[in-house]
This record gives sequence, C-alpha cells and structure tokens, in this order.
Amino acid sequence: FIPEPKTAAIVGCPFSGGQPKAGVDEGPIRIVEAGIIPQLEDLGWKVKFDGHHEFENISASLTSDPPIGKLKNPRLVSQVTEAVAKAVGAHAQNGELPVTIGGDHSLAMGTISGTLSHYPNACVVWVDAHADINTVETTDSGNIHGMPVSFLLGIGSKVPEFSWVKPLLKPDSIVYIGLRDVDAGEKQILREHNIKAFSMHEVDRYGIGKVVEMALDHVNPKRDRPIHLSFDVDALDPSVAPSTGTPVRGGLTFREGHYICEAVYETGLLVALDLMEVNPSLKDPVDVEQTVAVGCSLLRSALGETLL
Ligand code: B3U
Ligand code: MN
Ligand code: MN
Repeated sequence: FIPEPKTAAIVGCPFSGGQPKAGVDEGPIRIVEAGIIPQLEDLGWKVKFDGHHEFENISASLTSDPPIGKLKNPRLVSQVTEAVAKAVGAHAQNGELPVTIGGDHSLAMGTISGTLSHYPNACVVWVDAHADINTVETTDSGNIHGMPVSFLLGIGSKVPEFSWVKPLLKPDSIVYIGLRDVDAGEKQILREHNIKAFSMHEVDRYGIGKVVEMALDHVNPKRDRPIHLSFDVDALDPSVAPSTGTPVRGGLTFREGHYICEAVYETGLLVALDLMEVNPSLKDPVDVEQTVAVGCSLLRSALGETLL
C-alpha cells in the first residue's frame, strides 16, 4: 500500500482530555525527544514530522464544556479527535503511514476514522489492558478514553456532538489482545456483538505466537486487508511500562508486546499505527525513561526492526 521510499508521518498528539490525569499530553513530546525520528530513519523510513499538533485553539474556542450525561470534556474530545481523523486521513491519502503518538486513547476515535476514510476495508488490532468499548449507557467513569471503540462501531446512544464519527468499523473487523480489566457492561457488549478478544488468559494458554496468528486469522483470514495497529502501552505489564495512567498487573511481557508489533509488520499490511497512554508525569524519572524507551522500541518493531 505504501510507495517506496516508505514514508512515515509522525502525528504527535499532546492530548489528555479523554481521561482525568495530567501529563499524558507529554507522552508524544518525550517520545520525539527520545529520538524516535532518527530511529525510524535508521530503519530506512523517510519520516515526516512538522511539530506536534496544537489543540490549544480548540480548547480556547470552548468557553465551557460541561458533561453530556456522564461524558467528560465531550466537545473538546470530539473536536480534537475530528482534527486527528482529518490529519491521519490526509497522510493515508498521501501514501504515508501515519504514526500517531498520544496522548490518551480517545484519540483512536480519530486515528481509526482517518484510516477507514482511506482504507474502508481496514481491520483493527487493538492491544490494551482495557477494551475501551464503554457506551454512553455503560460508562461508569465518563472518561472517553474508555469509549472510543463503541463510537467507531456505532453502538450505544448517539451523542449529537460526536455526529462526525461515522460507524465505519464492523464488529468482526476488530480484535483485541492483552485484555485484563474489562467492565461488566463491556463484557456484555463483547459477547453481544461477537467481538473477538484474546485476554491475558489466552496469552497464557496459547502463547503470544499462536494468539497473534489466531487474531489475524479472525480479522484478516486471507491476509489481504490493511491493518491499523492501536497499541495502548498499558497492555504491557506495569513492570515493563510503569508510566501510564491506569496500570493493571498481569500484563504482556516486554517480548510479548514487541512480538505483536513484529508479527503485524511481517504481514506487510500495516497502514497505520498508534502508540497511546505513555504518561511521563506519573512515576519517578527512571520509570519514565524506561516507559518512553519501551514506547520507542514498540514503534520500531512495528516498523520493521528485527532482532537479527
Ligand atoms: N473501563 C474503565 C477504565 C479504563 C478504560 N481505559 C482505561 N481505563 N485506561 C473506564 O473508565 O471506562
Ligand atoms: Mn486504551
Ligand atoms: Mn488501557
């Protein structure tokens, strides 16, 4: 899908409005400072980056953004993710591979919408401790980073403020890996819509190699559909990626996380990549450095770095 020389477009999204903790907006800044651009160039990519997105004008234009039902910062999240959808869609249109660095995972409402606008047949591999599929009805926290998948699928009550989000994703076109903190309402949604998910239980049972093969067999049986990989760093065990807003024990090892990225790259079908929820403000400096470094190395693995 991507013309040679392959071009990756870094979409830096310093945004935290989909959840309550400050600092996740620093994630993309730290990952770029850590050298992700030269690292990807070393892998043979041409890398485009014209600065992080500035969402200040959007925040400034919103004099107030009261909750809608339980949803927090709804107008801000909607307008920011719409801008991200346009940016990602435009990069795809240009034959570039958008690499979106968050920021919180509500941003995936934008990135996946952008991908689907150009690749309507794309499938999604969502790597996360959480399913991020709460609806307006099921959300307890009201944090929209726990909800993007329901908006993309078009399930739950519609919120007029989010009318730009088209329900272009089909339930059989997304597969999860790494889940271990799924709300009761979300479990019901996964069952009701027959959405395939490989939790940590399946990773333990089958091993990561088999799980990735089964996941791809589900969403991409003929290995002919473009793939959007949306990686929430909290999928990794907190011992591997401590600096994230909602760490959950019992996660993917360093190698399991990287294996997923390597295996998706090996398909040759990757068209868009997200790395979300790196929060450099949460832990001591050593933990932050470790998490930023792991974020960079996940991105490199997804873009072709091999061990040999
Ligand atoms: N499911 C909970 C918790 C959560 C989701 N995503 C994260 N945390 N990172 C919620 O708020 O919807
Ligand atoms: Mn997430
Ligand atoms: Mn998560």
